Amino acid sequence: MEIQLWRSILCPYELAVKELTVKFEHIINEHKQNDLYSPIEQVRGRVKSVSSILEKMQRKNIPMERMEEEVEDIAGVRIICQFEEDIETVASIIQKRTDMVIKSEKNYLKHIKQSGYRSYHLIIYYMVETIEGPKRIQAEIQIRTMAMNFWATIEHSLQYKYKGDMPPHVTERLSKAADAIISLDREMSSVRNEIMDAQNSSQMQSNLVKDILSNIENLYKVSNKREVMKIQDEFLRVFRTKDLQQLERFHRQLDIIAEGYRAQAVYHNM
Ligand code: 0O2
Repeated sequence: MEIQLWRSILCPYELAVKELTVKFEHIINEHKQNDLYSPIEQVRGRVKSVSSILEKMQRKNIPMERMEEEVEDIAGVRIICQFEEDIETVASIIQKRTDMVIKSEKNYLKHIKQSGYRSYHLIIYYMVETIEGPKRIQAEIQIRTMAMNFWATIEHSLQYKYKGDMPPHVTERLSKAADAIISLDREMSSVRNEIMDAQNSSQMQSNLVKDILSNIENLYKVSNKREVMKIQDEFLRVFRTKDLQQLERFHRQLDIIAEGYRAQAVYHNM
């Protein structure tokens, strides 16, 4: 196939990877903006390289004209979660979406691969708009924890190095490492609530500080400078206490002050 043809075949897949990545990143942002714990920690996407596509087609005996149907992971998105429990949450978010239609699912968490590989895979149909009109493509979404990802990345590199002929002592080490990853994920899950609480508090504090600073900035425009300096000093004092409740109280008080100024401005403009 000509290089130019490869480029035009892969172009809609590039678009799909970009769009899907943005959509999943948006889910993270929406959770953060609402002071909620995000089940997605990180999103990565890639279009499979031509050499990997050709290698897969050769390995699976796929003819050129069946490539787009049978190589399901030309577009690939990897979603990294902090905890094993989050994987199910993310899978159900995807299942409920109207812009991603699920073709198949593989649960390598329940059915761990011989290699020790664990991950949750979804093959979806996804519509992209091209200059030739809409095109339905397939994309693979892999959902796994950070620990699972660490193992899979190392194992993938070793598979590449040994080209499918891994020495038994390396296989054995990887298998032991896979067991250690299972224990690590379990251990982390057992302190999940505490970690989530800590992360939620930190996100709440960051949102509160952002709101407070924006309020103070607005007050600068409408109120007496010395008054605002006093408010700013008070904010710094409350911030240093590291007490979220005090910060929330200060935020509410500042809202009332800002509301007062808004009411005054409306009155003067009447
Ligand atoms: P890439 O893009 O280099 O990661 P197959 O692809 O033939 O192995 P199948 O049925 O097409 O199998 O899909 P499957 O088993 O769901 O695997 C698809 C992808 O999952 C692989 O893509 C890997 O990314 C990942 N994967 C599956 N098994 C393993 C494993 O044992 N170790 C690691 N590290 N990753 C695995 P590709 O095609 O390898 O390409």
